[in-house]
Amino acid sequence: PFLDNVIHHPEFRSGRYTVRLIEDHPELFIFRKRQDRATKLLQYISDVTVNGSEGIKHGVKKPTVRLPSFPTYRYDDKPKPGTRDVLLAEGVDGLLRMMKQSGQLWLTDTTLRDAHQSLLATRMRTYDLVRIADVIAHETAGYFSLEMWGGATFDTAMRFLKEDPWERLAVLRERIPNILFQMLLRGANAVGYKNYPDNVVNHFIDEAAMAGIDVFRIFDSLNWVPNMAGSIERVRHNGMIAEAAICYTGDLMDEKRTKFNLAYYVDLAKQLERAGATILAIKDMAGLLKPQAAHLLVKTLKEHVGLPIHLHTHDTAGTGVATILQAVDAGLDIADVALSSMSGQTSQPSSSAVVASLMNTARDTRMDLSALRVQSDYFSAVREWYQPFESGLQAGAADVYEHEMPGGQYTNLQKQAESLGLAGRFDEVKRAYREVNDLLGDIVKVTPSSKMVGDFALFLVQNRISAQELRQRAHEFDYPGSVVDYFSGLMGQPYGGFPTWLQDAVLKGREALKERPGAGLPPVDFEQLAAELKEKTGRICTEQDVVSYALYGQVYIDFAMAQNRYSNLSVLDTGTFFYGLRPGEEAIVEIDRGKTLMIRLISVSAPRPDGTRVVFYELNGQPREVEVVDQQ
Ligand code: 3PY
Ligand code: ZN
Repeated sequence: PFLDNVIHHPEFRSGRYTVRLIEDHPELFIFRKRQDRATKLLQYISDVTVNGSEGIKHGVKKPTVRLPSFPTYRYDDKPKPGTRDVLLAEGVDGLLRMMKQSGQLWLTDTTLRDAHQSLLATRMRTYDLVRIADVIAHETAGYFSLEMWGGATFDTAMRFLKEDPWERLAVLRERIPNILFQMLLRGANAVGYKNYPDNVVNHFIDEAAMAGIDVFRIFDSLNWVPNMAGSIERVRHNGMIAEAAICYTGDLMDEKRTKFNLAYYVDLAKQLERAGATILAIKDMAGLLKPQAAHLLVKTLKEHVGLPIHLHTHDTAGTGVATILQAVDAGLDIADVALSSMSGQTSQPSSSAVVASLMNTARDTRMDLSALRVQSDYFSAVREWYQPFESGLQAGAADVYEHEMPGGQYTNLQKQAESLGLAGRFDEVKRAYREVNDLLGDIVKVTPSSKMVGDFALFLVQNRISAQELRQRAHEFDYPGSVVDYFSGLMGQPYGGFPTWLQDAVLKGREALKERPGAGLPPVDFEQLAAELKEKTGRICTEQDVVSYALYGQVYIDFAMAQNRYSNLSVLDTGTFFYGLRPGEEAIVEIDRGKTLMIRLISVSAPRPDGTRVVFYELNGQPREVEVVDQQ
């Protein structure tokens, strides 16, 4: 514990310490209390077994999951060199040169982030991601990058999975040292849903870069460049790759929709190039970019900017592979794909389909189909655990052209609707989502503007207000918080401005901000936050903890308290984590390398008069009992 305290101290981390570090900081000798991790884990398993877990009610059938076999490696086996080795040896310019000279199409695999954000409400746990990490590093070293962090994963890891997003990054980085790691950064909104003070965003970027993120895909939910410029600069300052994104919306081929046209995207791309982007991303977050539009867009952007282009799309209507192939034809450099068992529908197009399509062509991706298949089979099995988070869609759905909802929002909004008692009315929510877009004057919808549109749509459906009624009686309603924030200018400025009739109705006399919100927000005092955190959680905090707290406040505290109560839950297998144990079932838990707990649940008592039950276990052969309040 002593070493743990010291190596996380900012002065030590900065490299500017002397032996006085120890004299000046007696608090380094306050050690975390020795924890009985087994007792804490038994408490968690008992709670879940009796009361169910978040999103999975007690009594839901526990799936049977049989993992396929996959290769294993010795601890000291080194994977083949990949793009990260090139970055480390030859810098950003050397990497881009190598990629261009290769002539191939490069791939980013999104399975570890956007694919499960889009298909499974972001619920995939570190446990399941880490188990296949060696195989990814050894068998598919030829990716451009792995998108494995950021977006909604930061929030969801803490809020629902009770695990530390920084730990996920660290353990994956250790297992996959050779492939670039990519994250999705929401510009001034970092990995949250609102604009943060500049020093919070900068500190987050510094820590993420230090922890192993190489490529930062930076976007703004309204395509408002002032909200992205600071992040681009900070990523460059850290020596990392700033991939600035233009978010695509509407329909380029529809002459009636003139707001987001080719000239708009070209102008935006030029602004991002001037702001210092290393790569330009086209972020088609909803899957609205049709194949011919993709060809036109990539070809035109190539004529006007000198940056490599990276295409991100969703396969919602089923056009994803066609869209990528058309973009490749127009000179696309990098494409986002997901392993086939985690692809399609609201997720990315299938990597195997793209790899096979380009085989023996000039743009051959040089990826190995059988290696992709092994990984896909693994995720196909693991996905069973997450059944309760599936969308229920059987196939692609072209109604995305109506609602224009981002793939990453679909299952998340469904869960939000269910929690408000609107489970059977999701079609209405989708219709309202489109109506809200039109009321707002047609805007870019991606986190957090998409979250605001979702909140607005839920508000209409829940209160049975039609778009027409809203137009007539706009001043009479109290709007959801995110809608008020949007019209207050707290998410930035939308292209074309706010519709004043609705802005007046929402703000009810309050002033709206016209400047960049981050510029006016007072900087956060990180030392004060660290002290506050220690006070609230009783834990010695790392800089990463402080950043999580700065971004997520109470969500972070709740997570830290859950860890205090249950210890680190990311060691539990997913079946046990979500569904608990059934009598006679056993969980084998490796709490440290080589340190294993064998937990067998024997029985659960009937409820006692005080509402508690007793859960009986055998822990490494010894009897143990745990008391739980039955909340059913
Ligand atoms: C996110 O911001 O989480 C997204 O995936 C946006 O598409
Ligand atoms: Zn996406």
